[in-house]
Amino acid sequence: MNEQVAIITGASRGIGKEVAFQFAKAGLKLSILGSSDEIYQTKAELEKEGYQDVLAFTADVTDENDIDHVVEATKNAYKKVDILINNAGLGAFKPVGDVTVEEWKKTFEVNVQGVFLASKAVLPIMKKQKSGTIVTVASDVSRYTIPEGGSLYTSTKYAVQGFMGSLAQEVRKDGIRVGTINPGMVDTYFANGTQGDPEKKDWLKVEDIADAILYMAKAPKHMVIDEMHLHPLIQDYPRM
Ligand code: NJP
Repeated sequence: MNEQVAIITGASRGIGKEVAFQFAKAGLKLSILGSSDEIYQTKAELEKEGYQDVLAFTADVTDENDIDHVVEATKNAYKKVDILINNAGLGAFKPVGDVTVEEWKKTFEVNVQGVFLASKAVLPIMKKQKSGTIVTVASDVSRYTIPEGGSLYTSTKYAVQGFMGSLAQEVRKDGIRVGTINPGMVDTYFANGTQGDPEKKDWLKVEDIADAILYMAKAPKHMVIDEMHLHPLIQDYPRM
């Protein structure tokens, strides 16, 4: 992994921030982005740990110009892009009747359009290199539905899974590996939560997800890990 270059979306906190730390520890050069200034806190913490190859951007994954700028700046600084981790995402859980059109559009824009835009932006570079890995943090609810207020979030993650599956088939011939990671409940700030909340003590940890993403990214070049499903033992969920 040494000297490989990774772009990580949504690295201000939660899963994306831990992925940034594990990737830095593995010797990767990083471009991290988030829509808030909190992203600079992640950069500062990485630098404090001695990781200096970190570019940080306030960039909104729903904005094509923002994303193109991040990819362009990464390419200019590091001369290549080996890995894209599409991690930025939002969760809103309420009955269908309470979901506004604005919430519907916003969640689709971040969770689906964001994955499309970042993937689209790195593809020309990866195609030219004839190599690259794109991993998207989808969700366990991209493979089954949940009853309690899950319609909006679930439909975005089903869309992501469809996009990634087709993309994988489209770019396989270009030497580009595409996979998704589908976690169950993870202790983060997701859906206005608080990371470290005692009620979530038995949920998956950000380290569990970051470990799995690192494993997917560093798989031997001849191997693609299509999907990984991870759940906390305490979670009850339908088996596929
Ligand atoms: O959530 P959280 P997670 N443009 O809230 C960023 C999926 N997942 O780590 O924009 C760019 O702690 C935001 O940064 P900022 C989930 O769907 C989770 O759990 O600066 N970035 C922050 O860094 C999502 O895809 C669970 O505020 C944007 C990050 O996204 C992924 O895991 C279960 C952005 C969110 O951090 C990471 O979420 C599951 C934008 N427009 C799937 N909007 C779970 N936690 O239980 C947000 O199945 N961000």
